[in-house]
Order: sequence, then structure tokens, then C-alpha cells
Amino acid sequence: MLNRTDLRGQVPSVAELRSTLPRAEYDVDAALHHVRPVVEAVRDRGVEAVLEYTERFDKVRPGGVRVAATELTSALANLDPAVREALEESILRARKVHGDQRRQDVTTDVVDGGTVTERWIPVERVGLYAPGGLAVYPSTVVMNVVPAQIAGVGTLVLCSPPQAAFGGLPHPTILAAAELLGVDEVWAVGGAQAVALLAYGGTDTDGATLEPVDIVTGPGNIYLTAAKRLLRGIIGIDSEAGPTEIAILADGTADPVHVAADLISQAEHDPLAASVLVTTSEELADAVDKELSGRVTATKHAERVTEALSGKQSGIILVSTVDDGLRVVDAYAAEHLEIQTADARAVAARVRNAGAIFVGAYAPVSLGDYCAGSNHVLPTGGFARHSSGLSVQSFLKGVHVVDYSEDALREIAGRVVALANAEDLPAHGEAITARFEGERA
Ligand code: HSO
Ligand code: ZN
Repeated sequence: MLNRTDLRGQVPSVAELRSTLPRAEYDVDAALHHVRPVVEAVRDRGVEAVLEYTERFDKVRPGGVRVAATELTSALANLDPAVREALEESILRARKVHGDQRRQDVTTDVVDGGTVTERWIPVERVGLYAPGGLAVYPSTVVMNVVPAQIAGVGTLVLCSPPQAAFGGLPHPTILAAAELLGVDEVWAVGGAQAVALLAYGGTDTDGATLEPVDIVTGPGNIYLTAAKRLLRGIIGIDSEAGPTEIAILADGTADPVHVAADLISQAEHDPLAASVLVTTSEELADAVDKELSGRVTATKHAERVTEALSGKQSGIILVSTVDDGLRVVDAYAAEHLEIQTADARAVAARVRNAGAIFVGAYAPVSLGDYCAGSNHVLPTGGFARHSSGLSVQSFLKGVHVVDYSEDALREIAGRVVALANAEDLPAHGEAITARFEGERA
């Protein structure tokens, strides 16, 4: 069922690996020209333009965009108690993990009387996007809101598309999750319109204003991602989210049932999702393939899963050794990487590039998607080579606070002047010497 690439006995370079490894084509630039007029209309005409595009894209025309507090409380009151309990546990564990990640301010005594403090200041206003349609993920609301709250963000604004089926409101489980988490404002707007409204702000039909936000996070389709790319600079964004990916590095000790179930679990998201198995064991590869064919037909979203697994972005890669496998998974830099080998902990410790690493037989990606405490907003498309997943850090800015006494400045003055002159910027040096005029050099 999965394509196979046999790298056994070969030592490909990193560049060769990158071009051989399966990966989805996801051309965000191509979506930019669809998105630009939407963004410009919302910038120029605000909520009026939002409602026009909502009617066109979401096939519903709500009276306004701001979701009333009463809608949030009733969505939570009507939430299935088992889902509520599960969400509460998910929030609890995410708060536990992210709470330990809050960086402390650090003051360094550089010299006597001279300090530099790195102060972590939370972003003032954050916009979170929760998709609608195919993907209604209250879990993603948790993963975005928890780190922002722990960072100490001033105001959290959630945008999610209005749905005709719910009277022009966002999906009720999204509203319930927002209420459970204590999100400050919820607006019924989706897609590029949402990013533009968050970036530029606007006034609702009843006079309620959405002040512009500083950062927009959260996944969405290619148009939402294109809007984020277009507005980056006016707003900060998290890493661009493409189709989800799972890679599994496994040897002959792995259980083919676990491997197959996990490959299917992420393929369920999207026909473009990538499921990649890197293995030293041809036997395991055969067993996984066999297991997949039975499971795929039985799974609810069989069509999507089949498309994802048979797409060119998915496949099995055979390697000679676990070491070779590590080179492959590092070159691939998966959003999610499972290690299902003997001594999985030691192998996992040697991975350099992955959005999140799942160790051994009992840490499947689905656990991380919902309830491990880890974050599931992770870099895709190989971005894990240089980027991190969403964390408390994503919502903090490190500011250096420089505090030198007169004596400490006097002591270093000569060196500043020397460097300023070397750069032919004498006024820089004069800003120092002006303070000590009349003193002997
Ligand atoms: N695996 C997705 C997150 C998700 N899974 C949400 C289920 N719901 C991207 O990490
Ligand atoms: Zn998932």
C-alpha cells in the first residue's frame, strides 16, 4: 500500500536525501494572489468586507461578527460531560508542562556597576485561529491558549468561521473550549478574512471593536497560511502549518499493529497528510503493509486515509542500520517522529530534527495530540530543522535591559570609541565622551 524506497547499502548525502524523501507539495505562494484582495478589502472596509466574504466562502451571513458571552456559556453547558472531562484533563496536563517552561528573567553582572537583564515580556494581544469545516479541533484551542496564558498575554482573541449549521456561530465545541479556557473574546470569522481582521482590527455592526493583535497563531488551510505569510510583519505568526506528518523509525522489535495504527492516525487528517516509515526490517515493512490494508478499509475516513497513504508524500524507507535511519529522519525533519526500536530512549536522544519525538511503544502521536501535556502545534514541511513548536516562548519577547553606572561606563569608554571610529561612526563615540568632557583621557 505504501511506496517503498530502498536505501540499504547506500550513503546518500543530506541533499540527496531531501530530494528523495517523500513530501507533500504545498505551494503557499500560489495561494497568495487569491488572498491579497481579501486582505486589502478587510484592511480598507473592515467588518463590512468580512461579512461579504463570509457570505461567499462560508455560505452564511451572520448579523455581526462578535460572539456574545451568553453563546459561550450555553455552548459549555451543552457540551457532552465526557468531552468536557477529557478537555479538562488535557488542559490540566498542558498547564503542568507549559507552566514549567516559563522562562525567568536573568540578570548578568557584566562588571562592577554594569548589568544586563534579559526580561521576558509577554505579547499584549494574541489572535488564535481555530479552523471549522473538516477540521473542528477543540484540542487545538487548548494547545494555543494554554501557552499564551502561561506567558501572561494580556488579551486572547479567538477567531473561528461561522457555520450555517449552527446559526452563523462557530462550531459549539470550539465555543465550549474557549469558555472552559477563559478566552477573552470570540469572533465568528474564518480564513484570510480572520487574519486580516486580527491584523488591522475593525468595528462590528453593533459597535463592538476588535483592536489589532500583535501575534496570530493557529493552523488553517492554505489560504489562511497564505494570509499569515502576507501579513507577517504587521503581525507575528507561529510557524506556517502545512499538512500533518508522522514519521516512525522502527526496527524488527516494533509491533506492526502499533506502527500501522499510528500511520493511519495522522493520515486521517488530510489527503495530503504524510505517513512515513523508516525501518531496518523488511519483515516489519511487509507486516505493516499487510496490517494497513485491513485497517484502512475498516477506518471511518478510509477515503482520505487511502489518498494520504498512497500519495507521493507517504512511504516506507528501508535502511541498513538504525544509525542510517537516524540520518534519514534528521534529513526529513518530521512534524511528529515516533521511535519504535530496541532501546528507544537512547535512539530518541540522538535525534536532532523533529517537531516532537515520541519514545517507545506506548507514546503514540495521538497521545500527544490530546493528552500528553506536550503541544501539538508543531513545525511541518521540514521546518523542524530550524523551528520549534508552539510554546510559552512563542508569546514572550526577550528584552535586554542595560544598566551601567557612571564609573562602569567610564571604564569601557575607550573601547567603545575605538570601535565607533573603526566603523567610521564618530558620533557614536562622542555620545560616550560627551559625558566625561573635562576629564583627563
Ligand atoms: N495531529 C495534529 C493535531 C491534532 N490531532 C488535532 C487531532 N486533533 C497536528 O499536530
Ligand atoms: Zn492528529
